Amino acid sequence: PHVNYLKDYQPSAFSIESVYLEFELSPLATRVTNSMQMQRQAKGDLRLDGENLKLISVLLDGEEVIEQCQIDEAGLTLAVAKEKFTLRIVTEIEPQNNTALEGLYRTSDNYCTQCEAEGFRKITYYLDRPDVLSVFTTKVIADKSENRFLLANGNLVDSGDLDNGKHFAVWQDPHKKPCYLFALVAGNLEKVEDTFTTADGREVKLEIFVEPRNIEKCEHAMESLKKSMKWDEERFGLLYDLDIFMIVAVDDFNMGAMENKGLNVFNSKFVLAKPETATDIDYEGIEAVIGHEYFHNWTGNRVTCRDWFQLTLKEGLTVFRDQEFTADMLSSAVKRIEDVRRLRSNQFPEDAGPMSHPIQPQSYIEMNNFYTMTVYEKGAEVVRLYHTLLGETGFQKGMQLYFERHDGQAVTVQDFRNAMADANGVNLEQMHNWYVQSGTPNLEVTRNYDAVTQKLTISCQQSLPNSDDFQPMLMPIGFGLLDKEGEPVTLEPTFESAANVELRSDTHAVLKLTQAQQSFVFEDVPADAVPSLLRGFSAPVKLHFDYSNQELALLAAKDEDSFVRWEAMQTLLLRTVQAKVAALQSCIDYQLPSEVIEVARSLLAAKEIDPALVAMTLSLPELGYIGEQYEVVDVDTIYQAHSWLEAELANHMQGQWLDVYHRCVNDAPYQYDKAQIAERMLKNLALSYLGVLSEHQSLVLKQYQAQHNMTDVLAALKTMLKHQHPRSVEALQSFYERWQDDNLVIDKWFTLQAQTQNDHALQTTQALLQHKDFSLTNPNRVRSLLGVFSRLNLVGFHRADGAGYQMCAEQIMQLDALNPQIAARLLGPFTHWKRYDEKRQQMMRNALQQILDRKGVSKDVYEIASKSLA
Ligand code: B3K
Ligand code: ZN
Repeated sequence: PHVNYLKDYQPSAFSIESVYLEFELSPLATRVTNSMQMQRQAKGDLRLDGENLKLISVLLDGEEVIEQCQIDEAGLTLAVAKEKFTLRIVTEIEPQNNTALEGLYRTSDNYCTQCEAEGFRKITYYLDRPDVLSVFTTKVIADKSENRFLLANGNLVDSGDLDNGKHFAVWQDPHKKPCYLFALVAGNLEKVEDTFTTADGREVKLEIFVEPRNIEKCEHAMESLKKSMKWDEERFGLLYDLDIFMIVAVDDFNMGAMENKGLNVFNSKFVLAKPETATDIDYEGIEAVIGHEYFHNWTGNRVTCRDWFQLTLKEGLTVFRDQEFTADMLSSAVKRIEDVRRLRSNQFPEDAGPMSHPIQPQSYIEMNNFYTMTVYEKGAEVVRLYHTLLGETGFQKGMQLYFERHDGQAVTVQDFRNAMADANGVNLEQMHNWYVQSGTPNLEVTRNYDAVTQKLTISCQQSLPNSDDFQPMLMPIGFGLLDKEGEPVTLEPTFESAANVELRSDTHAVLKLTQAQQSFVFEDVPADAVPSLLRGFSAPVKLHFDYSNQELALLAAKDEDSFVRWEAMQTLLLRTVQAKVAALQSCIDYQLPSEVIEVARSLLAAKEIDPALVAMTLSLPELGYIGEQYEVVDVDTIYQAHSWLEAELANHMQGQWLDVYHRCVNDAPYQYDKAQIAERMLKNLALSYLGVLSEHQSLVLKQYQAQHNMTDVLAALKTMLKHQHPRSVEALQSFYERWQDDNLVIDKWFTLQAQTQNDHALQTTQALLQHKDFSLTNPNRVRSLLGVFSRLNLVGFHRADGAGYQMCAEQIMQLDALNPQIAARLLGPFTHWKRYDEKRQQMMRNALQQILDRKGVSKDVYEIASKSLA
């Protein structure tokens, strides 16, 4: 397969001044007429991208030239002598048979499109690249009884009835855009409407389209949209730029959502919610994704990417923006910890595995494979570095200059960096190293205290795994010192260090690490001071520092930074699990250290701390993150040690968990607000510990039976399944019966079972593959069963006999023939084969090889499987 390289980038030889598209929709033969006003920009033949298209005619300034066109499976080549011309191309496509869900496809008898990254070429022949910007007009014609609404980007300029029961609509988008932002939707949907008045007094129509049965579940999405619009005005000074903003929710969608200009298409999971069906996490996800797609209107659409290697330009930046949005809506401390947890459990492993790539990849076979945690989440961390270095004001100055310079353009990550640097009069060239080097940096910190001079030297050393000739990165390190009572120490950097220590307050500083090795010296430091490092997780690195357990306990209880407090407790818990793993492996006894219980107790008793933070601090580190700490992951022992620690904390703190549980129980009607969310989080953590103990089975059952809201129902059910509650089978059955007509809830029903780790996990999952509600053509369903089983059911997936691998491999092969993007995603867990024992390595490699050898393997799957085996 063809490999694309960043270094080969060439501007297009032709531009498209404007394009007029006409769609005559029909499930098996949709006719697309595409008229482009083109202009030559450089020498060469005209080469248009196009895949799986039936070509009907090609008119060059009105003259049929189909015979002169050279067609291959990736496009069309035509020698054109003219400078300026109109090219009119007619093609036919079959949306009904499009199971890849890219291009124009069907979902629940409606039509919808997904074009990013390179789906537009499955609709018509075009210059399918993000740096070709054009003005689009779209006419949609379809049967009226089956397609009440006909939607496309921009403003509706004409509509009306036609013969044979058909009707039409014409949409005009005044903003130039690349074709990946094109969208079309048609079908018998229902809509909810609202309005938003912009800061400059324009009224914008807001419309959310859903299938009629879901019309009651749109309120939260609409609220989220209005909040997003307001927030972007207030925090970034960015206003919406069309008269209408539409969101369509569909059940079949490859990812979360898509930011098409003026017409966002969403996975229904990120639109639909009511308290009975959606959890707090769902509510937060909806608010975040609606925000994310809306924020793309400026960071992505108005200023877009020159080529797909620049993807993090729009994604890293927009994720950063949506993170800040959620932080401002709920709690910035909680949000920061959630994001760090996600990054460490998912992006760090990716960066340590065979698919490791810099946030600006240098090459790809299939672009869709690079919508990764690295490009998105690590990319957002890198944007956050600018924010940390420049502060909010400096960062906003940089954003302003970025828009001043580049509105309406397709640009690079370098352009973004230049705007940040120029607006603040600083040199940020070193930031480049974050974009082109892969792997999670290690940050080793050591201390040296001179009791005579009372000077403390903090020495930092950065490195990249498997790379000796790395370029040091610019790392801001959030820093503070606590005395041995836990009181903050006033920071006094020495004269030599002062240049690289930015004091943000008396007790908080940012150390600017620019070299591979660098020291920072502080004066007047009391003996036994404890450094608080990487406050706010100020850089996406692995920090190594030899804290004693006592020091961790002190930080967990006293540091002013909530991330550090959380991190200290998590490190204590992690060490405990690791010690237990070692003990189990060598069959020796191990007792829970008393300081762990003591800190846990005092944290749980601390009424002044946000209950959400308490809950996060006392949640056990995720299995995936624990596995990350090992060269060879011993799944069963880690799971055993993890369960042991859970049981220990449950037993030792039983009374306190009960108190907390009862303190947090609340009969008030469900609301999505900070206080209620935090209370539920802590209550359900308490429940999960209590659920370990058989004497509290009735409490868990009672919460399930109360059916108060989905957050509580699911928490109870999950605990019941995990600990084989005597009524769990019955509860699962009643849950199914109640919700069998609600796809999103049935996804949860599949997930619940797929994630339960026990001896028959594989059989359970296999049986569910045969369930009448399982289907390989619905991505949400596939993710909720196979995605969850392979990623989260470590015990089942990594069964010693390899049956877990085999089952997944077979499903992936079947899926690859239908939907390559989703099949490629499911390969993730297999790519980490190097982290398991030799027998498992062999079986995982065999599975990958088998998948790779399938006749007709897609390039999506080919790229990931072959790179993992290399
Ligand atoms: N930009 C889209 C993702 C497109 C993925 C294509 N495989 C959604 C988002 O990041 O907002
Ligand atoms: Zn995005």
